[in-house]
Amino acid sequence: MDTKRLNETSKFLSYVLRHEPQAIGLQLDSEGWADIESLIAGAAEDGRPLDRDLIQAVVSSSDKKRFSLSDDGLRIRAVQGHSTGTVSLQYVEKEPPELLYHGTATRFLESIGEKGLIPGSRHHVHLSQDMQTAIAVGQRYGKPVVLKVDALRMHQLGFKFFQAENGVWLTDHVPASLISE
Ligand code: HQG
Repeated sequence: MDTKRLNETSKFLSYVLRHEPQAIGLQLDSEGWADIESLIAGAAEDGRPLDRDLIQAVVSSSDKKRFSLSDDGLRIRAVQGHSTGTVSLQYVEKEPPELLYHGTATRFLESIGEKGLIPGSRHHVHLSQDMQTAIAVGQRYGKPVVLKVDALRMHQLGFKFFQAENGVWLTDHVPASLISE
């Protein structure tokens, strides 16, 4: 399947499964699941032909394993990154490694120094275990900079950490005092 079509479809699925399901009249349950038949029907009405094979190809080729399918193959969800209010995934709490990374752009540093890391429009602050991912994430917003988060220390102080199915670490807020460059 051609890469351009896979990328475009992946972006579209991120958009409707994380942020704007109502754009195609789709309902997500609180765990983020959408019925695949309804997704295909809603996308078709929006002039965006999708089929099961294309959806399956996007799920299995996603570099960051952004989506998962239900065991019965009837439903799909994004595993993290949501901003829509109807979804509230029940992630399992987990002890984080000593250090986690957050990629951002240099222009945000001043504000991060004041407020710490905040989720923006998403439900959580996203952290990664490897620096390469953090650099790529930061690059999306400008000149990248990788921040180190004292995750284990935070955890010991009582902050909760979660890990999404695809390995991305999530937390509600990182205080500025536990971030270094
Ligand atoms: C910044 C990708 C000012 C934060 C990635 C980031 C990730 C602040 C931006 C996932 C701030 C929010 C999420 C503060 C944080 N003042 N700016 N106090 N605190 N920020 O896109 O983490 O490819 O919502 O540094 O892999 O960039 O989409 O979050 O730059 O896991 O699957 O506010 O998106 O995954 O931006 O990215 P985002 P993110 P996908």
